[in-house]
Amino acid sequence: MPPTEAEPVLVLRIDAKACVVEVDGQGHKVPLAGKLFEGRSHEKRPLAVGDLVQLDPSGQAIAAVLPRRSQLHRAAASEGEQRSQVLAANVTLVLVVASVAEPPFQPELVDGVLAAAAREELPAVLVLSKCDLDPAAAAHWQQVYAGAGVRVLATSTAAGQRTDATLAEVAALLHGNRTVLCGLSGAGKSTLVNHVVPGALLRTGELNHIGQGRHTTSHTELLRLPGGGHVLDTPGVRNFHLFCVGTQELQFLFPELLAQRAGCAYRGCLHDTERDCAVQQAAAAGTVPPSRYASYRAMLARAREAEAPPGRGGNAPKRGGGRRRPGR
Ligand SMILES: Nc1nc2c(ncn2[C@@H]2O[C@H](COP(=O)(O)OP(=O)(O)OP(=O)(O)O)[C@@H](O)[C@H]2O)c(=O)[nH]1
Ligand SMILES: [Mg+2]
Ligand SMILES: [Zn+2]
Repeated sequence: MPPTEAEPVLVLRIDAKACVVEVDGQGHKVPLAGKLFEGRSHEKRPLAVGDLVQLDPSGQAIAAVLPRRSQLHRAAASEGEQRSQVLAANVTLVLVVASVAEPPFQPELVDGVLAAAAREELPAVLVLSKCDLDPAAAAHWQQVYAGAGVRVLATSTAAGQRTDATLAEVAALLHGNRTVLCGLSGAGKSTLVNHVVPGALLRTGELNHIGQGRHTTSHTELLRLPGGGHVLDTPGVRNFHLFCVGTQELQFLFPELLAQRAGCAYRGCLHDTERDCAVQQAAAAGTVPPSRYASYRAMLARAREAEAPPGRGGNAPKRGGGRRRPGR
């Protein structure tokens, strides 16, 4: 029997022209019709894994996408205009998976995901992977992010060097949450899931000759966990830029910067090149980690560019797409 309108179903997977939804515990393929795209021009795709949708009475088409409780999204540049790309919908936890080596740790990407989660008021945890390859780097990044108030789990799944305690912590976090894993290709996202989720058999891949991942995971996969909860393993991203973020909003996404700003001479200080800026001084002294400050400034430059009026290099997205929350 096709589901009635009263029963929303979960989107498990999205392909180019169809998506798979869960009906009575089974995957059920539904085409993506054009009307789904209406009114959502600021989004790269009208649907994301984790969305709840209502099927029409035939069960063969999506009638409506239910409002999201949360989303992890980033800016996707297309045709010179910014659009929002939703990586996962209705999640309750973000795991940023970043290897300390092979591929090297990329602070700006990690900081982008953490900032996007903070913006959505979504809890986020940093999972440092491949700590067997460079324990000193692992200790360094652990300290940097502890200073930002982020919970950090240093892990390794390498044979003989498995970090059982932190992997058990990852498993405990997944329990009961709907968790999205996000990070560079080759960081070890799928490997991590395979180590902490009983029965998960996700495909994992080797790195290429210059130590980059090969985009082994090509589609976001939503797995239902045996003990409750879901995990979304996503394809690797190369960058993570915030969608439609205001210049004044950014500092609220960096708690350790914010903690310094009372000492700035100007009330509207953006902690960039202003005089008598306590944040710049703290970054120079190392109280604010240089990598975090560099990420903030790179994000600020992008936000300024997007806010510039058309014709002056601005590429502001159409109204209605962003979620500006100044003062937070
Ligand atoms: N040394 C070491 N290698 C690891 C560890 N975790 C994963 N790897 C290796 O890293 C490579 C990439 O792992 P994947 O799990 O496929 O990475 P991914 O993040 O899912 O990559 P994409 O699907 O491309 O986004 C594989 O060769 C893994 O064996 C670890 O803790 N230590
Ligand atoms: Mg993968
Ligand atoms: Zn300042």
